[in-house]
Amino acid sequence: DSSDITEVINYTKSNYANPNAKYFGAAKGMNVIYLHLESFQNFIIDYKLNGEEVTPFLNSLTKDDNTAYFDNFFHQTGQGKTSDAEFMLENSLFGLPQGSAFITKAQNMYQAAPSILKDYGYTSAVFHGNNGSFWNRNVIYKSFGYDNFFDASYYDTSSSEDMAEYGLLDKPFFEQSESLLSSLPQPFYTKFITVGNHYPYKMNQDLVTIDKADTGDASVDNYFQTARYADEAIEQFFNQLKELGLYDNTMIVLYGDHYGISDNHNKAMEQVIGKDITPYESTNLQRVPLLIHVPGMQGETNHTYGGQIDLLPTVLHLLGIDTQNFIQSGSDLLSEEHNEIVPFRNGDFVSPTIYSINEKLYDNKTGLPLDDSQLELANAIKNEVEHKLGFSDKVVNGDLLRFYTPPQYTPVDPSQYNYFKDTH
Ligand code: GP9
Ligand code: MN
Repeated sequence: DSSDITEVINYTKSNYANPNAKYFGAAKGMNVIYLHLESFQNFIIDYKLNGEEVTPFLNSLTKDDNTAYFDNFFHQTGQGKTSDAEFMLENSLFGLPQGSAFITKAQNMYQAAPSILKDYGYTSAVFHGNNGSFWNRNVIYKSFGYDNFFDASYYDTSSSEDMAEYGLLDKPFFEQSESLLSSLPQPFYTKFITVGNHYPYKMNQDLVTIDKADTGDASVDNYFQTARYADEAIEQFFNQLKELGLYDNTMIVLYGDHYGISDNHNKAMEQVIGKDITPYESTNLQRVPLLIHVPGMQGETNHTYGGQIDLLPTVLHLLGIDTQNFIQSGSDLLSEEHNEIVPFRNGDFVSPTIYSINEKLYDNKTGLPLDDSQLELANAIKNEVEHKLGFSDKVVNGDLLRFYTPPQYTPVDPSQYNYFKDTH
């Protein structure tokens, strides 16, 4: 109830990380494009299969002059998979311990990115070549304040060759999105959700440009072909943005949504990464790529530890929008005060020094069990993680944002949104 919100506001304020003057407003007034890289794990970046780069375009982008590439960035999804990633991205709140908040908490009041940016003149849209009802997106996006949701009904999905299991394949998807994107007023805040690189990673062999791996585990062997295809589609889209004249005034954020290869494939993965997949190595494989391209911003490979919960405050600070009055669980990755403890949904966590996996503690540097001298510190971190997850769950389960409106923020009225094509 409303007394809880005071506790949450105080907790959030104690968590707040001040913007870094070097980056604050670096993308002020720019368009925002999120590229949701389906099932991309960070191990694929710079990986060579039979001497050949799997994702040459993304590899080059990690070294681009105006791109910050985070190589210690983790997904924090639970059972909600893609929808948990989206939930965290838009709200800086964790998904739920069970199920998908997209489905069970769609009617909540949120203060999500599209609604925050609306107060700054942004028009928002999601592009996704799947049915709009999948993951209940067409309902919860209204609670997020998305102006537009271009789902499969806006695309030509008649040619089976262009279709993947969860919707339009990435190359035709980006191609057909061009006219919809050009129709948006600027500045816009948009998210493109790809589906080509999705389990079990089967591909029409006429479209592949790299061999499978030969571990004998089909979904692992296929993964390299769909990851290469997605990489080519991303490169195609970057070229489209340049042709549309959008590249130089748009911040592009590319992120992996969750792991692609689960723990059921550890035997094959040991051949892929040349290491035993211990709990420590399996946790290391939960890194997903995060690349933030901002024209004019000094690029770097940033080793800061963080997770999907930290993206919203990071992106808002890059847009020159302070987040101290918003209820957000994460903190700005570029801030000198960023908290590098990364909670996972199940209570495990990673940090630059200590991993806690399944109630066991490991030294991050060696991967060996932690010696007893660190136990006290580890338990303090464990409490902090439980606290952080607990507060987020309080906000989501109690729908607490009903009781708090940040200064200058305009609450969302979901009833004013309508995504049907024939009304556009
Ligand atoms: C479904 C697509 C895949 O529309 O986003 O969702 P996932 O299975 O990865 O959660
Ligand atoms: Mn996904």
